[in-house]
Amino acid sequence: MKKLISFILVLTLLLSFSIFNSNEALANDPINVRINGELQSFPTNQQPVILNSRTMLPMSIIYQRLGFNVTWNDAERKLTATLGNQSIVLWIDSTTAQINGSWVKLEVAPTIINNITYIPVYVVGLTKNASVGWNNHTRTVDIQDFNKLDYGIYWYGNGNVSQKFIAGQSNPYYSSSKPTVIYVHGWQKGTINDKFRESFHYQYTNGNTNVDLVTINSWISAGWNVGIFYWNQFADEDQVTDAEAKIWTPSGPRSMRWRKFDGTYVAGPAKSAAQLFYESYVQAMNGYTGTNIRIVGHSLGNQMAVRLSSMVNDNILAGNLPARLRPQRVALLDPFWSKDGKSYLNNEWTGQRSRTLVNQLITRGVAFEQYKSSGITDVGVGDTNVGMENMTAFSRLAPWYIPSHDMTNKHNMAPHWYFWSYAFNAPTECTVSWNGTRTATGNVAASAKTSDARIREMMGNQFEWVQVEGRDTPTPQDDWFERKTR
Ligand SMILES: [Ca+2]
Repeated sequence: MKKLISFILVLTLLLSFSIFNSNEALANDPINVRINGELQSFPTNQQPVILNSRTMLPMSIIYQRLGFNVTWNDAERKLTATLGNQSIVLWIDSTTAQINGSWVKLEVAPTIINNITYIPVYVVGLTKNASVGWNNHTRTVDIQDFNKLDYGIYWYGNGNVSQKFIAGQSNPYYSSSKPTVIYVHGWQKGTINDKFRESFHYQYTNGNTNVDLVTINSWISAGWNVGIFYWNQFADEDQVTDAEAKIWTPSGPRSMRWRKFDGTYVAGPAKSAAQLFYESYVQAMNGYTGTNIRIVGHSLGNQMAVRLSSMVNDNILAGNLPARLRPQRVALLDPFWSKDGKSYLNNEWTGQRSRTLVNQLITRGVAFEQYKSSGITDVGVGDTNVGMENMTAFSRLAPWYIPSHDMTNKHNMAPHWYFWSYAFNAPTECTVSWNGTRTATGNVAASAKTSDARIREMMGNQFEWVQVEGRDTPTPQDDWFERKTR
């Protein structure tokens, strides 16, 4: 069984990386390698190369930078890389390898070029701690090492590729004059062990429903900077309330700590996750000349979005930041708050404190929209936070294409729906008569495409909007919303 899994894994990786066979990879074009966003440099005799249309990396140096100890057995022409309980054994010019005790077949054998051992890129992804991707636009091998802490803003380009913001370095996916949207994810329980990070790739399959698309291409075409703030290693806690506390304080129940691929935690840094978001934001947006910033938070990430916006606002009012860094609009996507008073908030609930901050931001003209796609805050430790529904432009999504029991996918569809909705006209607003007749009001309901002015008009507690058409399809294109008196 283990061998079969390994074989399937290798096969999957081979299929994923068939791009490496692409003719676009010309032998004399340089290949970049980034580990956790940091551009890697290599000695001149150990540069990444393309061999038989395949990208090859210098093995020892790559494994060492991923924390492995590498040894060479001359008699057997065998390389062994070890890290904790991981072992990767490769033989030169042999397509048979031993990975963590299981035999696997490699499509391309490790080979020696100018006395240096090279391996195909996908072999790096066979480690437990590192995932690997390819950005054909910047010709970059992107390696994510979940054994090291990595948080910050990654700017995205067409096709779900990204490059991390690093101070002082140019980024092909960011321009200081463009409208800017930054997405922040929520609780990430167990995802580090899966080497998983959220992105704008929406994949969902159920019966005849198949979704497999990148949701941000319309934003990129319209000239937006699109970023994700990753705090996933902090947000990987077994209890949602432990991850939630980190948003507000570095000295909550678990203090600040981040998770490694093997499930263990490392303490620090002594700053809240929102503080880290704020610092990344201020650095990444330093010199921003645009006039349009939107922050989008999903699930627990809604509290990150609200607290960031509040900290930016406070620092603008204190004269520390230019006013143009204040977000124009904040979107709360299937937001989560937990019940009960928190000692780190003077016994206020997180939803209660969030409402106070949102109120302050509304007086500064910030538009707030909220979308509910699941009942995830209505059960267990969740706080429905009706007060927040009353303050925002509040819409109820009805993703009936997802079975009613599948609350996880209903919860997770919200950011995909939101980003995807920018590709279409704002949804139709309608009224529904006593006999079910739907009549368009001539106005629009809320989506990412709806104007800031219309979102402001929809705020307050007079109405809410309930999806009544397009419920059986994933696309936002056919969605209608009934305007209902609250
Ligand atoms: Ca639909």
